[in-house]
Amino acid sequence: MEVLKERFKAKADSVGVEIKQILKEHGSKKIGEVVLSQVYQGMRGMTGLVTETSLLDSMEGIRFRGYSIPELQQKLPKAKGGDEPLPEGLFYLMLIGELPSEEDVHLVTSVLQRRSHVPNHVFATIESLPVSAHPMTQFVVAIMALQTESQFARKYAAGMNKKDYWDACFEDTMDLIARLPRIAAYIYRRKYKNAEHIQPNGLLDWAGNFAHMMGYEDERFHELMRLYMTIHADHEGGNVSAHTTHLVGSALSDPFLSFAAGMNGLAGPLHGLANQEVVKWIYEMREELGVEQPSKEQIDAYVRKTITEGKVVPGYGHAVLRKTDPRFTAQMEFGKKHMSDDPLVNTVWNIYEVVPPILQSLGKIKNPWPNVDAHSGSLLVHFGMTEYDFYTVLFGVSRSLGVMASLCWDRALGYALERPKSVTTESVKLWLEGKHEIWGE
Ligand code: CMX
Repeated sequence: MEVLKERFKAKADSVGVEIKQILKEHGSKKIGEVVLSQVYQGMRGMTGLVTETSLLDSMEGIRFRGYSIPELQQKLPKAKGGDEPLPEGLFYLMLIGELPSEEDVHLVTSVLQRRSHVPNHVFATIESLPVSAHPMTQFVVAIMALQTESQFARKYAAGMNKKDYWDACFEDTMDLIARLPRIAAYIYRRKYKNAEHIQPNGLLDWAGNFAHMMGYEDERFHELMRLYMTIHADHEGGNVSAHTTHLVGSALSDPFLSFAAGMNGLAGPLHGLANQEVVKWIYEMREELGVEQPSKEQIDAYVRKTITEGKVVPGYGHAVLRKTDPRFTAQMEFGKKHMSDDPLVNTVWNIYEVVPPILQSLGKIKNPWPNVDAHSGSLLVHFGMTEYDFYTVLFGVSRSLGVMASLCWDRALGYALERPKSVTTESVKLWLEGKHEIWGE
């Protein structure tokens, strides 16, 4: 543990010095232009955050510390006999900024194993909710219950020097990431498997153990979890879950409170919940048509109906991407390798052929291509995980790796309370009439 922490601190100190120098020399340099439509329309394309862990290119997709998904699949250490990267390795890469060795990944796995004990009151809190509660509600409530364990909150209350924020944040980060699989698996078994819980297997890696605790022993499912936990981990800083975690953390709310806030954002259907919506939408289409594998013509008609009813086609479009999401492609490759005959997976591939031209023809959609959520559910269904309202919890467990590594960087670099300026339409009108020069504080 100390090794990881020391490496992180050394990296953060040197980046901190670089940032100071950059700001000293270039602090007043303009980084872009903000136009009124951006202020009204979700701040698209407005640069306003620093997130060290990953960077999204609209055409190429995500790069984690400079590495694309295919590069990660090649360069990150794998489980014995496996092909997919171990997500612990990606966490190391995002946190430290360098590719890990096998030994480094081993270290992360063992630290997470050692810290994975979930206190009983967390399970009792989950049990206090009706079993019908959405899994994301149970997940967020459990994270809030775990907040009693926050070292950051305890140390802050006792009077913590601001130089030590990063240390307490790091400790909470490792505890949180270590415990999430147990919590998520508990919710899964409670809701769908008659509360027949499965004890952790301390010999397995983080994702493999998660699969095991949910009740999936097929090694291909363990591989899927390793891939899933890797590709969903981070998508630069402006997406709702990452931005919310960062924003709430900037008030020095402890890492548990910050992450829970981010997970509330992930639970929105335009963000992470889209993964459940995709499978739900396909199931509804199949039921309406009375067929297991709808033809492309049938899909075409159903997509047009969805749009006419004023709904979005889940899994398609993106606020930043303008091409097929490489996270979709990585899952498609997994499908081709392990389950090319699966009817649901084939339906997803047929939808991929049908939807983009229809969305494009509407003339208003900036990106008609599939995002990560268009594919993930079909791979899970193949292995028998049909309970689609659980899928966003899987996304959330993975997302902890990126947003918590980023939160450590936020505290280590001493980033400020986030507080952008807002305007009223009345003030905008005065500004347009030249009666209000500029606002600001
Ligand atoms: N189906 C139908 N209409 C869509 C659409 C889709 N998949 N994607 C965008 N549009 C519509 C928008 O609703 C908007 O319509 P109005 O002008 O009538 O309001 C118009 O096209 C323009 O939108 P845009 O600028 O292309 O997209 P945004 O940046 O505003 O929104 C996103 C991005 C992801 C919210 C949107 O594409 C969407 O709702 N997709 C479906 C939900 C989804 O898959 N979300 C998951 C994203 C990935 C993730 O975070 O997990």
